[in-house]
Amino acid sequence: MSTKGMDLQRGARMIATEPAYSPKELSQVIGLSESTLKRWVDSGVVAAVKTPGGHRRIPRTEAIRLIRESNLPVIDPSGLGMPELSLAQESPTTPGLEGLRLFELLREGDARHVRGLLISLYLSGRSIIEIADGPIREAMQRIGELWQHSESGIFEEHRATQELSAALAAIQTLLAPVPTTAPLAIGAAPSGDPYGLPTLLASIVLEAAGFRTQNLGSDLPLTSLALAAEQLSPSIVWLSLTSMSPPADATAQIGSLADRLAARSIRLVVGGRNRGIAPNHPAIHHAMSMGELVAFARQIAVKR
Ligand code: B12
Repeated sequence: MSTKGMDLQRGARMIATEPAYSPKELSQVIGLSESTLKRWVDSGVVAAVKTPGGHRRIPRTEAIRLIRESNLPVIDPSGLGMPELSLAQESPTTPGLEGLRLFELLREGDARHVRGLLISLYLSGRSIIEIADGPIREAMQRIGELWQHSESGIFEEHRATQELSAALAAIQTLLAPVPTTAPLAIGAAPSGDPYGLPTLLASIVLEAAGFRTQNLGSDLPLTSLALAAEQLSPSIVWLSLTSMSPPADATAQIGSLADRLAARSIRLVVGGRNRGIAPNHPAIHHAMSMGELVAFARQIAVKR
């Protein structure tokens, strides 16, 4: 694998630091012949760059696209820089039980296997939306039931959040680069809301849908979120509301944020378990899932 001395060809977009494979290297990873891959590159089925010496190089994000869309098996996970994938391959999960499996791995604190499972779901063609609204939501719901029964529940909630965040960061490196001209989306969870995972997921599903994103994290004062929007002019702002003990004036604060955004024609989309605290406001859209967030963001981007 090398990243040196490449020219962009045939519209393949890649980030400067992105790894790339020769047809031979990739053929060993996915078990196709080198000549098949060379043919696909030359016919444009697979986008590639060429080194100054004329050698074909397939960017990793393009290799990932090929694996996902063609449902190709990964025979050598290490060759793809993802050795933890073999953990998921050694003990395959029954379809439909991915949320339960993820819960068990999070409960065991097995961070590598968690990463392997999420990467394997993604490589098998599942979208990040499906993974977020499906197995991740279910596994965290199960984790959330533990604290009522055992003292260790709280640290398990923190650990599960950390392990999933790390796994999602690994998946983020597999996404196709977003053009600098793509619409921007920014968002956060408000002051008093410590929940980091939902706002992180919002940012990743939007990035996978082709948006530039800035996740401003949890516990952010809404006046700061308004200021960020005024400076950055995003197409949309998301607000994730999970905490069940929000400040007494939370509804009024969200209304003020929506007013400031509406003055710049920026729409606010709210979601999360406690989204009911957001007021009914013409500039606020209420959504129940990451799928609905992306659908709404796409509508707004088309209109602008
Ligand atoms: C992790 C966690 C914590 C961690 C958070 C760590 C961190 N850094 O993020 C910590 C330990 C801090 C914590 C604390 C508490 N927690 Co807590 N926590 C959880 C847990 C297990 C997971 C939350 C999570 O990340 N879920 C993953 C996301 C992806 O799933 P989701 O929230 O369902 O989100 C989906 C949708 O709502 C939507 N969505 C979410 N955000 C957005 C945003 C937009 C814009 C859109 C469109 C959609 C959208 O898409 C998501 C995917 O489908 C939940 C259980 C659960 N069911 O969620 C309990 C849970 C929320 N906590 C609970 C409780 C009681 C508490 C505590 C009071 C006590 C405790 N357990 O420690 C404190 C209170 C903290 C506070 N100030 O509010 C309860 C709330 C009960 C209630 N009244 O409803 C829950 C439900 C657990 C339970 N079953 O009892 N918690």
